[in-house]
Amino acid sequence: MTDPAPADARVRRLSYFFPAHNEEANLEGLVDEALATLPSLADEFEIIAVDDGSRDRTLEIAERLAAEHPGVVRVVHHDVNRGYGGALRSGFEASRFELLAFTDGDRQFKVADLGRLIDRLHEPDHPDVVVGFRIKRADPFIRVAYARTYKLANRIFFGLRVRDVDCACKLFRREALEGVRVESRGAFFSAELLIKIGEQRRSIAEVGVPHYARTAGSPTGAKPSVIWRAVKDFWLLRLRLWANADRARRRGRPILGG
Ligand SMILES: Nc1nc2c(ncn2[C@@H]2O[C@H](COP(=O)(O)OP(=O)(O)O)[C@@H](O)[C@H]2O)c(=O)[nH]1
Ligand SMILES: [Mg+2]
Repeated sequence: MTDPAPADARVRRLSYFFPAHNEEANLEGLVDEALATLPSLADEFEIIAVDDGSRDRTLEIAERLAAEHPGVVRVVHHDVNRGYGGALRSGFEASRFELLAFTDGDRQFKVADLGRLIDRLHEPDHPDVVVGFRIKRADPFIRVAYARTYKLANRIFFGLRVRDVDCACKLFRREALEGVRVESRGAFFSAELLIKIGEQRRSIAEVGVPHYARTAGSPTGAKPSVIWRAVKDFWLLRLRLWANADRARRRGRPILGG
């Protein structure tokens, strides 16, 4: 059962997307969950499945669901796997409404918990972005240890003060993304996005959200190739900012179109 969202957590129009790479076992359940939940959060909404070059039935299932729910469920497809950041970028680009939110496609977050982020968005300080932090992370210890180191590194080298950089439960006002350029297509994308949004003097609020163990499909977030790519992107950005900050900030494509 999906928890009902609090009654005050409503917005007019919300674009919700999720990255999916080989998520055939999760996709339909997640779309059903979103279809059941989003009417209590938004007057109008869209659900965008970003299939990032999956080799299983992810695309086939997503296309069937889009055909069953025309105008509500949409599919963005990459022929070739681009990586987590590339998939989030496509989700942002495809989003049409003034509020944009995502969770992961593996159901480790509940769509209803976007309601917590929406509640926070409505508070008097009017944040530009609301990001979740996992109240209790449902991942193996080694992932939690990596995440602590990564958080510290982002804080030391980029001044990023966010409790849970990679929490895949985030909500953005469209204005906060305008003019923001990100280069990374891998797992560093989330950190780079928050670093760049922070540089534009946008406010980022944080809200605790529950996190659930994956019950289907398999995680790839801690593959050596994924970590290596994130480390490389991290240092490339840091070195470029040191070398020539203005030029470094002009690199990468804008998140919204361009
Ligand atoms: N776009 C894209 N998404 C991926 C890739 N690998 C995983 N994902 C998606 O990103 C989300 C998180 O992936 P997961 O493997 O569970 O990472 P973890 O939660 O960090 O262990 C899920 O929705 C996956 O489907 C990838 O190579 N490309
Ligand atoms: Mg996961």
